Amino acid sequence: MRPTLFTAVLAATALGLAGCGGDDGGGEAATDIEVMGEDSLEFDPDAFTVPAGQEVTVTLTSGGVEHDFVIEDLDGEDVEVVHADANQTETGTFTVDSPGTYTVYCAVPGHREAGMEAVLEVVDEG
Ligand SMILES: [Cu+2]
Repeated sequence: MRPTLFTAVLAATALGLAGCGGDDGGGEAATDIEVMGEDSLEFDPDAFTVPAGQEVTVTLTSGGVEHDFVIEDLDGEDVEVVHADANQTETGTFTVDSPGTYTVYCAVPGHREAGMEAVLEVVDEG
């Protein structure tokens, strides 16, 4: 019976997390992004949807390796939103006025080359 009980606890935990969020993906635009920089040189999650014209806060937590959250070609330049050293959590903010699809990458040498990118969708909420 233990597996059944364990499953029930997991389900309840998942429901609890979903209930207090409003930031749990699903393509809905959020002004808060929480992202993990994994030791495997990946962003988790690796896709974000934010509203145009509103300030967005990014909370980046690095694992055992430092990481950056850089938006590529934002009005012609790459913008470093936040950098987190190993085992640190840091926050930064950005605002994108033009809706569209942007690329996020990590500027730590070798990381982007290893595939450390994410997709940032900026949507017009009217
Ligand atoms: Cu990185």
